[in-house]
Amino acid sequence: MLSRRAFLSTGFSSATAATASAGPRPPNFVFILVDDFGWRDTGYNGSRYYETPHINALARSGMTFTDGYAAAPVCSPTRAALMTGRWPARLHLTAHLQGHASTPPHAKLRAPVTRKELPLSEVTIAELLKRKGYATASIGKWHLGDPGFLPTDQGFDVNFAGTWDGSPKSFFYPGWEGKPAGVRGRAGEYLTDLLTDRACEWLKQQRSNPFFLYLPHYAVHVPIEAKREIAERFSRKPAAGGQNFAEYAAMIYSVDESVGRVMRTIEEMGVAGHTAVFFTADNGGVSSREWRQRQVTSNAPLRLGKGHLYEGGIRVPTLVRWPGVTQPGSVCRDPVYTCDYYATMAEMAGAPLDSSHRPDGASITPALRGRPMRERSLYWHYPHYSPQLGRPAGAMRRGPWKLIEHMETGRAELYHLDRDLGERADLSGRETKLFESMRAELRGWRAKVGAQMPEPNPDFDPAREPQPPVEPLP
Ligand SMILES: [Ca+2]
Repeated sequence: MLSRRAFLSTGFSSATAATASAGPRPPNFVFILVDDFGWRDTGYNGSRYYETPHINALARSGMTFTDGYAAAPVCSPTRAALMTGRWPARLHLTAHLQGHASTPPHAKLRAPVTRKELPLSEVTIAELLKRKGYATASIGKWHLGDPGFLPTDQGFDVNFAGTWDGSPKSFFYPGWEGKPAGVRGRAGEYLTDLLTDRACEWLKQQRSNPFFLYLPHYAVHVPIEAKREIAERFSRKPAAGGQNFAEYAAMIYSVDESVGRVMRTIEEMGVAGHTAVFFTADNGGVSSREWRQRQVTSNAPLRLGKGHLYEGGIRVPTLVRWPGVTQPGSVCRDPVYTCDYYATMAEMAGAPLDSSHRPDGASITPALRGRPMRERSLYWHYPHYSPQLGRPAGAMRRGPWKLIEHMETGRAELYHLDRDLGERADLSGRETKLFESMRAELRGWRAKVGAQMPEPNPDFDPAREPQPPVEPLP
C-alpha cells in the first residue's frame, strides 16, 4: 500500500482525490476496456518492454486485482457479461460474433449454435444507470449485434464506432472505411486517437448529470498497426520477457496515451474526485502467431493466451480507482471477473436492480473498501474451437484451485494457482476428493444455467482434425 506522498506522485491532484464519492452524490463512471490485452501487457504488472506510464499511474492511484479475469477467452461473451452481469453460458452467447464458424469441419465435436446478438430483453448496465439519471455513451467497439441491437438500443444515449465488427479493417483512415461501418476520419487519422477525441469531447459536455462513459478500444486487437514514430522507438529497444513486437508495443502506448488524456480531461473538469474508473480487458493477450506468422505478445508466466481457458486466455489487467474509497496503490488478491461489474456499479450508483434481471456476478465493493470478498466459485464455459486453436472446455476456480475440463475427452486437470501460476503440475490424480468435488460442481453449474454443450460431429475425421496449439515462446 502506498503512502499519501506516493499517491501525489501519480499526477492526479490531491484536491480532487480527497473528495469522497461514497456520499449521496452517485459517482460518475469511466469504464475502459482494452481488446485482447494480456495480463502482462502493462508496466505495473511486470512488462519490461511495453511502456504504460498512465496506466501505471492509474494503478498507483487505485486498487489493482492480481486475479482479475475476463468472463470468457474471446471478445463478445465478455462484453455481454459486462453489459448484463450474467454468465455467457446463461446468455447462450459464448462465442465471438458473428457468424463465427466455430467448428472446424473434421473436429471431434460440433459446437453449439449461439446467439447472434445480445437480446434486448436484457437490462443492461447502461439501462440501469440511465434510470438513475446517468448520461451514457459507448465510444468504441461493441461487437454485440447488428443494427437493432446496437448500444443505442441497449441504454446508451450515444454510440460512436460501435457496430457488429470485432476489429477495424485498418487503424488508419481511410484504411478502415466501411469497417467499423459509418466511422469517418481525417486522412491518416489513428482510430485509437479518434475514439479518445470523441470520448473527451463527450465528457466535456457532461456538467450536471452523473455520467457513464464506456470506452472499449478496438486496440490492441489485430490488425497490428501502430503510429510509425512510436513503433520505431520500440524497434530500437531490446526485447524483454518474450515481448518484442514494436508495432504491438506502440499500439499499447497509444492506448496508454488515451488513458492519460481521459484522466486529464476529468481532472480539468474538476470531477476526477467523484469519478470511478474501471480498467480491464475482454480476454487475454494473443500468444499465438495470429499476425503475419508472428507471436503477438507473451503472457508468460501464464499458460497460452486468447481463445484458451488456461490463465493466459482469461486472466487480464484489472484495476479500479474509486476516489475516497479505494486505497491508493492497494492490491487485492481475491478473484474477480467481468460478471461482477454490473452489480458493483449498480451498488456504487445506488441504482436498484431490476426485479426481472438478476446478475450472476457479485458486487466487489467489499474488496474496493479493503475487506475480503465472500468466498465463491468462478465459472467459464467455452464449448467452441477458437481461431487460436483452443478446444471446447469448461473451467472453474475455487480459492487457489483451478479446474479445466476438456469436452472432447472428458479429461480434466487441476492446478493450484498460488503455487503453480503457469498451470504445469496437474494435481487431479493427487487431490482426488477435491478434484471430483470441483468437477461435479462445474457440471452441476452447467446444468443449472442451461449451458449449451457441443455434440459429436458426424464428419469427425481423426486424420484431418485440428492440431493442438504450439506452446508460445516464454
Ligand atoms: Ca478480444
